[in-house]
Amino acid sequence: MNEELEVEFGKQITREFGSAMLYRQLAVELELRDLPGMASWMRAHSTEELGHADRLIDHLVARDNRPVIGDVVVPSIKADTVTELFEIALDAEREISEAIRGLYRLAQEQGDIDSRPTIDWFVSEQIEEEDAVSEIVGRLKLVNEEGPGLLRIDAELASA
Ligand code: OFO
Repeated sequence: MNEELEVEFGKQITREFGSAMLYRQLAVELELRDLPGMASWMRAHSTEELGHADRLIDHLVARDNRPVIGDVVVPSIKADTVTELFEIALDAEREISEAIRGLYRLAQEQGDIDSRPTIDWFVSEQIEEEDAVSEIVGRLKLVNEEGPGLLRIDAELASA
């Protein structure tokens, strides 16, 4: 892979680490609101994001490229409601999806066939992730964040 693509892969690795930290912070916010099921869902997601970073790192190393982790930026969280916390996750996933599309286009422009399976995996993964978070946002809105509904979703996410 050429240097330009290597640099873009590096940026994506950094974003995945950022995403892991964001989910971890969202878990804290939910723990503080006494919603342990949702917090554990966020924690699990944080771990998944670390796996995404590793998947990209492994791809670069396998091809004798050098992944470089940049500065990880974790945005400060401002949310009044639980729905807003999940909307923050949804916006972050949408940004990641857009970045993956950018990586896809660049790899295609450069005819880098070997990165296709890895990038394709991320394209499918992003569809699933956006769908999962968007469904939670939708359900939170349906119950209007009222006690029984909120606790039910919390219990469901504890075992998700
Ligand atoms: Fe949840 O996103 Fe990584 O890729």
